[in-house]
Amino acid sequence: MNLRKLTLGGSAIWLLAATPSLADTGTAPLPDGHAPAGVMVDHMHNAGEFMIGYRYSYGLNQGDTLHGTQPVTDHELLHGACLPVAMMCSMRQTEMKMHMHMLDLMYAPSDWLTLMLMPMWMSMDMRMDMPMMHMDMGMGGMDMGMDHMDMMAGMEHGHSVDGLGDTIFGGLVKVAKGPNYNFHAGLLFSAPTGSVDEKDAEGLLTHYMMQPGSGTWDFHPSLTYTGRADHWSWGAQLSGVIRLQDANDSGYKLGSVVQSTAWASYRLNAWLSTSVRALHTRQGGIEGAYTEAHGQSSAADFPVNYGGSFTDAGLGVNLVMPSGMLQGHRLGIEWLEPLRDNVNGYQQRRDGTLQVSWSKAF
Ligand SMILES: [Cu+2]
Repeated sequence: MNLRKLTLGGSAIWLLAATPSLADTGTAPLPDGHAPAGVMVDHMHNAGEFMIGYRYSYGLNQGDTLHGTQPVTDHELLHGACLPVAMMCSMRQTEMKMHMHMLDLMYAPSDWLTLMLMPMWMSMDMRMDMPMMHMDMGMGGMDMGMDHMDMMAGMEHGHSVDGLGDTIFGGLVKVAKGPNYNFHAGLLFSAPTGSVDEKDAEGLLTHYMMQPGSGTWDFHPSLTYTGRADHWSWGAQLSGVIRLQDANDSGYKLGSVVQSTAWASYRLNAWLSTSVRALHTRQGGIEGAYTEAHGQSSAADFPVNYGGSFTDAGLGVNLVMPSGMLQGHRLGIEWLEPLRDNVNGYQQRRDGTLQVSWSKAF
């Protein structure tokens, strides 16, 4: 065997085995040093470190509309979902896409405190149609949506909103730390930098879910535990969003959120780990309502059709470059598959969420 072959073979072995002495810090970055991509505020930094990160999240709602956990017919949807003001809805949501782009900045002034700043950009796109049956039911004498009357039955249309979202900031505080575990608390807030008065093509305030911001100052507390042994690591997090104001400038506040998640991950080699995760989210309904002229033609126009409890299972991979020019660059990709939706009122079924996270610490 010549020297060249030996060197190549050595490189391969070196790539595939964890070799903790290679990094500047004395500990090589591990792929599972970060939680699965969809878990935020999952890690702290050592004194003096800072991190630049980018998070992307894509969520899709498609298919049936649910009432509680059960799919409903168009007839039930149109007759039930707009009852607060109208006998019937005239429009049906057929698809909703949400893209979130977030800058993830971290800086640790000391070992017990990591500061975070996370501005975000929201992009939402909804498609709606006017089910045929609506025209069959007849609208004679009803005082609703004359502007919809001249649309062809079944006609689909889309509308979208892009804009700055709320800006999350605050700190992670170390609670306990050992050689193989970390336990920290997150004390973050969000400033209402996102708009809550986006309007549709007709000049009416659009669906609540299409507003890029919450409109209120919010508190985002969290507790995160992570541990590791050998090639395994695991973690659990309890987090929430508490609205600190009774109503935003448009007259309502979003429901509070409580989220619990737990994951396990297995490190295949120095640069790759895989993860499984369970996630449960409870969100309260919207309190209050728009005080200005707003759409009233579909389920998403009414506060009663917001909030619920949602369960997901996640599958993810984390990568890190252990050396070379891209040393320390991290990439996480996770898919969250909805297991159960139990919605307040009438809401379209979730179809899945893609989470991507890139970061580099210095
Ligand atoms: Cu970080």
